[in-house]
Amino acid sequence: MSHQVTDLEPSAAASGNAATDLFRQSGKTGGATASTERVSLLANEVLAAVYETVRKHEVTYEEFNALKAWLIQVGEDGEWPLFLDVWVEHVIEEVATSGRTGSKGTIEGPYYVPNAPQQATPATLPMRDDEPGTPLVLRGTVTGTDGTAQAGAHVEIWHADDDGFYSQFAPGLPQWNLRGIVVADEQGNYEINTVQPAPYQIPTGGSCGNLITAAGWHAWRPAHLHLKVSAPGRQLLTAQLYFEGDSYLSNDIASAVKPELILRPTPTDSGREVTYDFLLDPA
Ligand code: MBD
Ligand code: FE
Repeated sequence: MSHQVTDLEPSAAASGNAATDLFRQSGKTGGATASTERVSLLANEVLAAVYETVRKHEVTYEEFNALKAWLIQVGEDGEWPLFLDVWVEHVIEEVATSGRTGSKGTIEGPYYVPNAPQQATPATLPMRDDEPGTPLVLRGTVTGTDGTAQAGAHVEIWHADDDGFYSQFAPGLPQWNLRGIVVADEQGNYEINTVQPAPYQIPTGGSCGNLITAAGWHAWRPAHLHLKVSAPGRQLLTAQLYFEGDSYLSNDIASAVKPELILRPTPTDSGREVTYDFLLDPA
């Protein structure tokens, strides 16, 4: 990677707090209408798992206090969205989509921003004049699980740049860099011109980074494209696409890789290209 450490280096707290603000504004809160019984059931079972861990491993007061201090810091760093999306969302997604027969999805992660600029296919994502990275063309067709072409389907895409940075979560990038909504044609065909993203290292300077270091884990996700594919009468598909040969496919810190989501691009004169079709379940 060409990345050099400069004062434009994103800080963990800056990207964490941006993700926290975005979540607060997302309209995702306040949707829970859980009954007293449901809250009691879930809270009791989570606490029971904590008690079992404490007894089994004889957790000490020092460790308990370290946990308190760390949890306080997660909030101060704005890293609750990061923590929950990296270590919990994959199992929520698994349960939420278990009834589907169409394309596999995976986690959304903390860096989706709604209302990206919309373009008709074939589209080139908003990028800098000198955007670094290997050109990448992603094209394919959006159909229903019944085979019907999804005319005018929306293929929304966002991804990190060649240095592994997301616009709106790292300083110095144009607002909508490498983010866009591409509208498929009458046959459901779409084509997106972009650049190859780099593997992504979750911020190491905050509390999630402290946990990773303290546990001796690594902080990496394989390079990925995030997508939301939608069409009227169809379930929204939130997915990520990965790249064959990436060293982090089998050890993604966010446990969000599935074999169906791995692309095998082929070389072109100027970069690489790959076809990927989306099958959407009925709503
Ligand atoms: C990402 O880019 C991401 O996709 C996830 C799941 C977590 C942190 C950063
Ligand atoms: Fe990501």
